[in-house]
Amino acid sequence: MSSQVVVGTQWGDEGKGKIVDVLAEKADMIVRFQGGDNAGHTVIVNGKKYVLHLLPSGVLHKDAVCVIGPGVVCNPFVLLEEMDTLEKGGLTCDHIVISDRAQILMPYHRYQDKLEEESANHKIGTTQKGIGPCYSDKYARRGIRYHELLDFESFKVRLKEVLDFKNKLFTNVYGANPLDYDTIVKDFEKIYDRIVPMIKETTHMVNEALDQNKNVLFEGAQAMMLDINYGTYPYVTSSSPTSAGVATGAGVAVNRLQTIIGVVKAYSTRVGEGPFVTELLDSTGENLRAVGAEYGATTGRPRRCGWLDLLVVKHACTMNGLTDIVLTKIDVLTGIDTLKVCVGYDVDGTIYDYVPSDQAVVAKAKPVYKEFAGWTEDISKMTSYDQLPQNCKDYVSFIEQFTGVRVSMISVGPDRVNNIYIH
Ligand code: 2SA
Ligand code: GDP
Ligand code: MG
Repeated sequence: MSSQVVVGTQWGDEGKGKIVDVLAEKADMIVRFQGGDNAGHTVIVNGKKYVLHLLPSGVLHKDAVCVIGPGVVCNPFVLLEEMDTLEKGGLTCDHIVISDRAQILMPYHRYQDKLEEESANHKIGTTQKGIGPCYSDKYARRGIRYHELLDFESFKVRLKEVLDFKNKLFTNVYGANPLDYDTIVKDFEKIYDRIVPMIKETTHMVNEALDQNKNVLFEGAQAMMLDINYGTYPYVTSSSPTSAGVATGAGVAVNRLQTIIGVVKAYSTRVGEGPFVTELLDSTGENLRAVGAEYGATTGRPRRCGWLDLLVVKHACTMNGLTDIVLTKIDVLTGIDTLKVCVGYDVDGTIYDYVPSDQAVVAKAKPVYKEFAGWTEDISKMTSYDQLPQNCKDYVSFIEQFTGVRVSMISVGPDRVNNIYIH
């Protein structure tokens, strides 16, 4: 059995898509276990860019089975559009399965997300893909799962029930227009024949693959600080993007997870609202955004940028039980004279060495920094650790020392081939 988990350790967009694509070369199966099309995972192969939202980032390797797991909230219309785009580019999509337990993300979920964001006093800055409303319905036991599509007549009855309830919310609470039942049914009729053959019982399939010693890769979307329980609540997404989420979201027992890889971006970014202790609202932050091309892969929103926050990364090491760190985008730091890394939070004179739970406390925190001298050499074509400038090695070593987790790979550019393997 070989299982590998890839998760984000910060606020997402660490480069998980790239890393999953690299690891997927040896995978027999790649499994998404949470989130939905809020994800934007970029893979670059020979200069060609693919941005994946629902499909696992291993989809470019046609021999691996790609599973959209039970914990995912899957918009079937977006999924098919994504498959169409790949197929137009000459790729095959016949190796994709959707768990029969996955939730169907409905047109009314997106509509509700938009209405909620527009009317909220404290906006979350969601991607407006309907993720929160779909998970809320799941936990309120009102959600519609993929196996229900298999009997289309009873699916229509369920849709009617839920839509009637939602339309009361839309009209009475938000003063908005209701959604039309017949239009939604017609839209589902159009995609029915393509979607239904992809619906499978995947939990048994994944566990059987592990029993047969196949290589199974679990792909996290979003990241630690967007975790519904341990992130910067309420400025989080509505799922568990941690290794614990694999157990519940893919149906695989915790003791079957072997290698747990946390992807750490060499600096921090965040898209959406919420506290961000190391945020740089100056030209250094603007420079990171420009050099790192820090714009939302799904929405195109500019990402907020700041120095690396090691309290956040340490939190991710503990919560996920990381066995390895993959460090990405360190090439973006080239040319900066002095680099800063946050090693503590100062809240009114009290120094925290862990991330406090209350966002009102985090909002007051001042970063305690350790400084490092930068480097000017172009590292983006380097292929071995020995070639890296000493100052860059010192930066990497400090991350290992602070977190107690080894850095086993360094990504020095966006392409599949721009990597340094350390161990
Ligand atoms: P949601 O839509 O309910 O999950 O939003 C809740 C919060 O989670 C954040 N979130 C993300 N943060 C970073 N990247 C994400 N994916 C896209 C990307 C985002 C984009 O890859 O760039 O294109 O804007 C992602 N998805 C959700 C979100 O910003 C809210 O703070
Ligand atoms: P994900 O959501 O974690 O998969 O990350 P995104 O794809 O949203 O954002 C990461 C961005 O950084 C993408 O544009 C990648 O192509 C790019 N990227 C990934 N690794 C590296 C790297 O090591 N260096 C540079 N310069 N860019 C990278
Ligand atoms: Mg992303």
